[in-house]
Amino acid sequence: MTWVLTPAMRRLRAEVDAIAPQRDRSSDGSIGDQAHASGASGHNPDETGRAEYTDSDRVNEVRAIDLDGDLRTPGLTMEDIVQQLVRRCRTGAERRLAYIIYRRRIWGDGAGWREQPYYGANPHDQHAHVSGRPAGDEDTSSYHLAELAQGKEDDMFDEKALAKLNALYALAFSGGPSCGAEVDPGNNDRGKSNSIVNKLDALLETASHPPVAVQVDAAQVAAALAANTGFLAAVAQAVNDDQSRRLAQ
Ligand SMILES: [Ca+2]
Ligand SMILES: [Ca+2]
Ligand SMILES: [Zn+2]
Repeated sequence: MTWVLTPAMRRLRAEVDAIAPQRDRSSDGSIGDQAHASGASGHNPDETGRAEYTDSDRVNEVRAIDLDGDLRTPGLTMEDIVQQLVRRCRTGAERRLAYIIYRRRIWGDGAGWREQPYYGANPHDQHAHVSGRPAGDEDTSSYHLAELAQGKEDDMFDEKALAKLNALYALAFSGGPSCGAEVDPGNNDRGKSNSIVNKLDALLETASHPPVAVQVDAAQVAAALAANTGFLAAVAQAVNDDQSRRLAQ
């Protein structure tokens, strides 16, 4: 009897693939190996193997997957994915999962999705294990992992924008960034997030309190602005988006 991975688990794996297309898959898994076959596991098919859960259909379902922890994606980690899933399980927005194991910790519906130490023989350092419940087998709705990638893109845009702002600053002021007036994201002590608005604030603040006397070269500023209209439009859009997000909160 052939086995199938449940649609719910296929969906989860596809979402991870989508936000980390270059990810390492060498520690991925679905159906159980010999080590799993002897004990009850979500990796064992539920009609022919020792599965954790069985259901009344005749479909030979595997409803647990292993996801390699190496996403090969800057700014995105398996920890991010695990925490996103756990967060949604805690609020009840996500009901398909039974438990998750990653890096010597386990979260499950039995303990209200609280983090607990995991003492199993395999510490799950190389992969995250996600087990599903039969009731969710056919549910292929979103796990909302794309939101993690969205946050990552925002951060990357911020970094690119910051580099551009610094270059513009260097052009605009004859003192240049080497005079110590460079905008440093780590130096922004307002305790706010990495938002472009904070960096613009920091730039304006730095510009209005220069550590050394500077001379604005009007022609250079005009040329720099003219050469960066697309970028400035993007900055304006980012500021507006940021503002909309704050107002919506
Ligand atoms: Ca079944
Ligand atoms: Ca089923
Ligand atoms: Zn596993």
